[in-house]
Amino acid sequence: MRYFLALSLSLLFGAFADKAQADLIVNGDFETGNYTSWSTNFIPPNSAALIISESDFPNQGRIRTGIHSVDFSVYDVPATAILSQTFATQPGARYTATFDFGTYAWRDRSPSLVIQVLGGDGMSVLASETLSRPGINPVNSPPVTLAEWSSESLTFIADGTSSTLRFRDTTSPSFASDALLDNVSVSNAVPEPASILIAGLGILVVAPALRRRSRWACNGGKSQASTVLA
Ligand SMILES: [Ca+2]
Repeated sequence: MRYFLALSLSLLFGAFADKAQADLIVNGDFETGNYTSWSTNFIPPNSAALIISESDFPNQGRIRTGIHSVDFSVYDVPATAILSQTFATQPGARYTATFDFGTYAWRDRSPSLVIQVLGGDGMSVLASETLSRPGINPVNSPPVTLAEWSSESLTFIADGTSSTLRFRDTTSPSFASDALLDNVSVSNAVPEPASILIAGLGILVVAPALRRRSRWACNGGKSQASTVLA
């Protein structure tokens, strides 16, 4: 019985835990080496936000994964870049955007990005976050130390059939101070119809078992048969 109950519970909770949602962001790792599927407020390639390779800045850790990452206000141009991508959503559904935020800067500088999720009208702000972190490189040092990275997330509830994830570089001053970006992803946690069906079956299986277990407890741990015999 215990094995049967455990199996049923694992089916039930496994179904609810199944997020198995496709990534709604295309080219979120920038491995195409260009801004395919992204919108920009500049004409790339542009130092406002370059997609860089390891060979551009060897041994500085500016590439999070793969062979490309985004480097904002690179070569010390003023921070102006905006990247955005619009994707399909279900109104009322909850989503989580995840991404890696990097900084490469002198320690008296703090690269910063404003991350926003816009609603179906393309203007209303569903979620907003400002990320900023001081650099670790000594001031006036040659570029020999490593970039720092952190994994970030932002949750939101969609208000329309589409939502837009937007990254805006707000680094100031931009000299010797770069924000970095990689591995952008958006997914939701709503169980798929198949998962809901499995969860329903799990409840049908577990509920009778729990009822029997409850009766057993009320009988002081004796089976109904032994209670009659006692
Ligand atoms: Ca990458």
